[in-house]
Amino acid sequence: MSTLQHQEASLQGAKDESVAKLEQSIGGSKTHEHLSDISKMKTEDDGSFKRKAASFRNWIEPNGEFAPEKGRYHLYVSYACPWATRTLIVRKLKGLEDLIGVTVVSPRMGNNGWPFANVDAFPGADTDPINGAEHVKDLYLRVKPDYDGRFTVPVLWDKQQGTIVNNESSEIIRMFNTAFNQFLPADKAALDFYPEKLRKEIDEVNDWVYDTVNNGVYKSGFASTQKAYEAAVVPVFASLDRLEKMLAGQEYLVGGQLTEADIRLFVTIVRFDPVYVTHFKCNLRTIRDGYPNLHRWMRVLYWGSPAFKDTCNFEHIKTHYFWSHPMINPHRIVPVGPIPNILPLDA
Ligand SMILES: N[C@@H](CCC(=O)N[C@@H](CS)C(=O)NCC(=O)O)C(=O)O
Repeated sequence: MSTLQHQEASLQGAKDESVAKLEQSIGGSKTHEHLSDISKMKTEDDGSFKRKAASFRNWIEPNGEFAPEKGRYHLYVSYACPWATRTLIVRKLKGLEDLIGVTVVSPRMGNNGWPFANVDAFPGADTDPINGAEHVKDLYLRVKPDYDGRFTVPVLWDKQQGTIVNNESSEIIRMFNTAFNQFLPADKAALDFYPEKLRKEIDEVNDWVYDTVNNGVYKSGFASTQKAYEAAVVPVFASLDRLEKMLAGQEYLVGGQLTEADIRLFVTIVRFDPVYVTHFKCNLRTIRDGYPNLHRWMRVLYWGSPAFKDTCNFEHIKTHYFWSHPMINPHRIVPVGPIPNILPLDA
């Protein structure tokens, strides 16, 4: 081997080593496809879809490992994802924008899961300013190289320790509800979307709404047998009927005030006609034609509050679902309608 060949070979060796190290640090590009590629996700033996529990469940609390601090925590979200959007809504309602930063992924979730804008520069997507990651999975694998769950958003990140605090939206919104009150002006600190006196009722509503509506539409859409689909879709509409009755003459679901029960339901209802009716085959009725009370409730929240409207990006929502599930929509065609995605209040 000539000196030049030798130098080239050792340079190549060094390059291979650094690429291998980089791949190792971001978890490798191929080895996690069974976890990151949703089209490879298996349903249960009976064709039903069961959502896995989130893995990072730490709490932000005074004197704890994760103390409330301005600028210490960061949210990674997708505008498409209903669970992530819950956290964006509460962040905005509570006025936490200056305390907690946000990074938005591209809605096109492919083989490696959710990409950042450096991999897929979809309008409105961001690069990752903290970790320079390419995909959300890189964050998980950086924190836990042997992580074997799904690489989901939202992710609440601790910039100080370089780790994930929590990836369960229902818990993140509870933290946002109270943990940062000391830094907020009195009117924002006073907002409580999980008030003590309504907790029992809120928990009860959340329980069946989660199972049959929030997650119910996914159970319907991801079912891989006719039987599993029908077993999922019927309860979705039974619960919508129940919610329709609850909202007769009522502005909100529980206690005559805006609570997390409304926030948690809103993110599913706003996606219902544009996505779930067609993509997840939840087509017994639409919200706009079948549920006047739910329809009014949703539009009052959407048109009346920037926290609901500004966190709702239909370009990301529709592109995500129709593009990212080739097992349901192999040609990835995104439907043009409904027009408009959400009707005006006086329609
Ligand atoms: N329990 C989680 C669920 C989050 C979740 O499932 N997010 C979906 C997007 S809507 C996701 O990131 N899925 C990626 C995957 O499963 O690969 C929460 O409520 O925060």
